[in-house]
Amino acid sequence: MSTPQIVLHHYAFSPYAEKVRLALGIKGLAWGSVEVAMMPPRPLLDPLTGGYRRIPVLQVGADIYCDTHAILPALERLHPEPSLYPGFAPALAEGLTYGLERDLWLAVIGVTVHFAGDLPEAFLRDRKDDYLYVDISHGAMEPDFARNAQRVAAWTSWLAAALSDGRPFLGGDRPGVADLAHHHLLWLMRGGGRAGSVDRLLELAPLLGWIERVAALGHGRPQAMTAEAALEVAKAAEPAPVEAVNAVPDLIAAAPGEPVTVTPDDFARVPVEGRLVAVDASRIVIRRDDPQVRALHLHFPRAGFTVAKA
Ligand SMILES: N[C@@H](CCC(=O)N[C@@H](CS)C(=O)NCC(=O)O)C(=O)O
Repeated sequence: MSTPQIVLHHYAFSPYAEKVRLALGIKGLAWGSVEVAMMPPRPLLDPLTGGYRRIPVLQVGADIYCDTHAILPALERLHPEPSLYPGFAPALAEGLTYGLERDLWLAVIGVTVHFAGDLPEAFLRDRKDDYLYVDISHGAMEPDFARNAQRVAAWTSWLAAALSDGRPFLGGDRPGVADLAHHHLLWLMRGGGRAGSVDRLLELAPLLGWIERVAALGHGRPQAMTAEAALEVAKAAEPAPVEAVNAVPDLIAAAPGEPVTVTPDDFARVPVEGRLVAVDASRIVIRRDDPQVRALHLHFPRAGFTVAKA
């Protein structure tokens, strides 16, 4: 079997990874599946990401896409059909789902933890110190449960109203990013045997048909791959050419070629260093020269990341 062009670095329980796995399902793609640990250290991923610590990460040769809002547009550019954006302008769909995920993420975790109980100590410490900067233990989240549950229920009621005209997917007849970004939040809450309790709390009965339809999109054709093999793929490849440009010099005072850091502005605020290649309306590209894997381009969405001169 030949090595797939597209490689996803992910772990089974990651909801954001599930969003991408379903996108690969919509497109029916073959992909290399590299399983990573649920928390750092991830020594075989770091050479590719320069320390960006969130999951999932998509690799296409020596191009590394960090964040689902860079990953989905990249899949769309590489394999335009079937589109991930039916019924929506791509930028609108990305913008709306970005806002939705940010607004609901901690509330969704609060509802999940309410039913899941306490997670392992080391996991809780990692999430508090290095990812969310919030204590997500059952004891710490529980006082906010009513507030979190109401926020989430208001959103699921909206979703039920949106689907009440009988449309199979949010954008109409075909599935797309709007479905994926709503579904993965429900997927987290309803996983691990919690579906019955969560469905009752949030009155999800009207959504169950849609939830099943989205899950049935599947994950395309994953092929297990080792992290070492993924590093070899990067080493053997050159990054795809990108036009060097800074389209927003008043906002980001760095010219292409200059050293910069790119840092998430919400969670896991680890700066990644490299040389600016391009920043335009929707994306940031930097180049890293790694002693192990040579030249790489790292791609980030504009929204949610801050660029600074290194
Ligand atoms: N905005 C990011 C969020 C990604 C994210 O928060 N992923 C979670 C897993 S679902 C994560 O990285 N958790 C910490 C970790 O796995 O180290 C995206 O769209 O990719």
